[in-house]
Amino acid sequence: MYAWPASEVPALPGKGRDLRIHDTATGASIAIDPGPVARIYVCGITPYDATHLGHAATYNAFDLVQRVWLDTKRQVHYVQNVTDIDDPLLERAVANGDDWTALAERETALFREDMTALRILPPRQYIGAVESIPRIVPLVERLRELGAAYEVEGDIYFSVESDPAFGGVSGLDAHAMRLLSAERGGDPDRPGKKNPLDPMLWMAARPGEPSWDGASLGPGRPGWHIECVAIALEHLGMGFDVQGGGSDLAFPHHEMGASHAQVLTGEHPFAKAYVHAGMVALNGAKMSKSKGNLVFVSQLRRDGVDPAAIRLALLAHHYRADWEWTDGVLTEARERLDRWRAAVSRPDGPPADDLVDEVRAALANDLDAPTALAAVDRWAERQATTGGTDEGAPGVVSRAVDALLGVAL
Ligand code: 5CA
Ligand code: ZN
Repeated sequence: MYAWPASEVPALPGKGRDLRIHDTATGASIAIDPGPVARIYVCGITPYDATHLGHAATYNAFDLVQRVWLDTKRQVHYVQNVTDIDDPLLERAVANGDDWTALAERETALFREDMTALRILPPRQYIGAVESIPRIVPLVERLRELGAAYEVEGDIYFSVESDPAFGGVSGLDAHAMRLLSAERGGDPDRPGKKNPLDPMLWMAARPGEPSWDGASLGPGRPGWHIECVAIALEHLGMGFDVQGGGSDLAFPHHEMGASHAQVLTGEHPFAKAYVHAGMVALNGAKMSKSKGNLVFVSQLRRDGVDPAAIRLALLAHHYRADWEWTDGVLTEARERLDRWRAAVSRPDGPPADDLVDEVRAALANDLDAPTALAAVDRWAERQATTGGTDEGAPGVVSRAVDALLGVAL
């Protein structure tokens, strides 16, 4: 698949700071020490209802990771998938009397437009599940050869017990895992499984559903976790720097993916850090396609909201926090955008060198965007009250806000 166009990232004076970020597996903030090319995989959308503000918040968080790394003069190898075949997509297509491929294409196109408008930098590879099937099938066959997969009525399951490190990503106990598995696409109660948590790797063809050639697996379609593993291993290899997604992906998705990859390669870990963004809620409940309590980026754009204001609304919350979208959040963001634009519209202003370093330090410290915004607020406030005589300072601020926060002033 193709991704979306990159907005230009202005170069800043000096050099950025190295990123420390909260890793779910260790429960601690860790120093990410990428090589000259930092490697990141961020789980992409299931394209049946894009792009709500929860999605936008999560991709905004990982865009900050990319921007911090770019600021340290590294290259970034960023890979993202599109789950363009899965149960919820098919269910939605049937419910709407829609063709599932048309639905997926339409929503993916909308997602690209929204990401472009929000100035979220694109991945280097943007890859669909369907186009990855030829790479998924041999991995499932290999897991079978290794004795890590088995069949239940034609469907192939992964045995979680084949990975000694299973549980190491989420750190949950078996009871909590079982509850989440039932909630998030698993089938813990299906008879014939070795362990209730075992996830599906390959689903045998069902009547009336699309299916693909699975070689020795028979016709069918891939399970969810193996999709991301196949794509990440193909393009990044083992031991990449960050796997990212919302906190609802820590278990089972990232746990299972890590286990698949670790058993397949005999290496550990799949990712050096597992990073999870908090959940955005609306009217007291997590924004989700299944509940339908959604605010869409595209709707706000149609209503004339400046995408830079949407981005500032997301940035006003720490990425790990769970928070609620309200009209007030957007109003505050619009007011902040107006203040910042007024402050950078003059030829001179208060000195900006400290500010650039404050923004860098805040983001390098577990992507603390609210602290970064507060630093820019203080500079804008000084500009509005006492002003300053540093020629070019507003330009420096404007470029820093663009390069590090992705907001065009
Ligand atoms: N296709 C899979 C990942 S391989 C998937 O989870 N798709 S999704 O469309 O359901 O979600 C896409 C991303 O948005 C995931 O990282 C998910 O954790 C995140 N996300 C979904 N809902 C919210 C929300 N309310 N708040 C924050 N992030 C969310
Ligand atoms: Zn994924």
